[in-house]
Amino acid sequence: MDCLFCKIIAGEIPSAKVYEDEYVYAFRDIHPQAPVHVLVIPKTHIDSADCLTEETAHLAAEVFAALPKVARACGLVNGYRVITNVGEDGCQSVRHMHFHLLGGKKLPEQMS
Ligand code: DGP
Repeated sequence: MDCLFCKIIAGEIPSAKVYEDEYVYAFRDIHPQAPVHVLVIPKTHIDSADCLTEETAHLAAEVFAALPKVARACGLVNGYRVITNVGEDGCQSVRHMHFHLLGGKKLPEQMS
């Protein structure tokens, strides 16, 4: 499958890894929008959150189980924001479900 994030997980494309376990990989976003901007992704490919079903919801659960560990690894102790973009209107540019973890400063209240 020609997926950028699958290639990053496989090590075919370099990335700045901050956390990895059996199910999840987390690495620094190439275009950071906050002092800490990490992408947290399931190792199993799924296009987006819109593709989740009862059978695949565990992929999102595994990401969320890892989030506190990723946040601690990044030194985030005062909160952070988690965002997943979905599809065209959500401005999703990489079709492998990913969660942006943003922090390291007081983030704006406005989200859109
Ligand atoms: P989204 O717009 O939600 O699909 O976010 C995709 C993010 O992926 C975007 O913030 C930039 C990041 N990104 C794209 N290509 C690469 C890459 O090759 N390496 C890394 N580390 N991040 C990338």
